Amino acid sequence: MSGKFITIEGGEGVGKSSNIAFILSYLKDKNIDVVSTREPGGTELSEKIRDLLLDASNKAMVSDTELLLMFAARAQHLAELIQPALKEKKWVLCDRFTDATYAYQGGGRGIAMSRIADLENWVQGSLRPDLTILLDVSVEIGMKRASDRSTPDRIEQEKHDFFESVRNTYLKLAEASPQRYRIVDASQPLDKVQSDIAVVLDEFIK
Ligand code: Z5A
Repeated sequence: MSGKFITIEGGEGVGKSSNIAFILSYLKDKNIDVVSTREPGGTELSEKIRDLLLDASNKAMVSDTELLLMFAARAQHLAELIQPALKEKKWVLCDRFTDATYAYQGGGRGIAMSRIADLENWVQGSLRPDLTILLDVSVEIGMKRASDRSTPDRIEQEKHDFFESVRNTYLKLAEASPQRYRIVDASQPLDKVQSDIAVVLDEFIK
């Protein structure tokens, strides 16, 4: 028996950060011992790799470097934080994980999905999330929400078509793994998004 691994995914400005605090407090109210983390990042070293990945001045970074840095950060994150927590029977709530690599580096950058799958199998072995909540919203709404909030990082500077591919890839991933994925309509008001997430969590916990 180990803990449960929940990931939260979606494109630009879908509201992951806004909903993670809600999910954490919902699980804690059910007396579940849960650790919250994010990708890329989650450990000191992985956060340094995140800085490299998102630094808007790193304009020379090619897609393969981006892909390999995502998995380098993930390897460290798994070894140092995620796997030990799961072994201690804690639940892990992660803001993005490998589905983001399929969506951004696969769908967005056009790297072959089979290459990403090879890295996934190498770095993760058989570990996959138990539940993935996909917050889905149109690219227009998501980009508007994100741009109202902060200066764009290196990946956020991509164009509309890139984010359409990201969204479509997420929807295909969800269709391919219906037992693991739950899609929540993130265009709704935040309280409605959160009540839909609560239904998903209740179904998962029981
Ligand atoms: N990336 C990758 O390429 N490959 C990988 O393998 C991984 C990641 C793991 C960093 O991710 C980047 O790394 C990301 C993908 C890439 N790049 N991009 N682009 P991140 O998750 O840290 O960054 P992000 O996707 O840019 O997330 P974000 O900007 O933090 O957005 P968010 O967390 O989903 O949204 P939010 O901050 O909660 O909400 C945005 C605004 O909308 C905010 O003002 C909210 O108040 C508002 N909001 C939220 N929900 C609502 C509702 N329901 N109604 C109205 N307004 C709302």
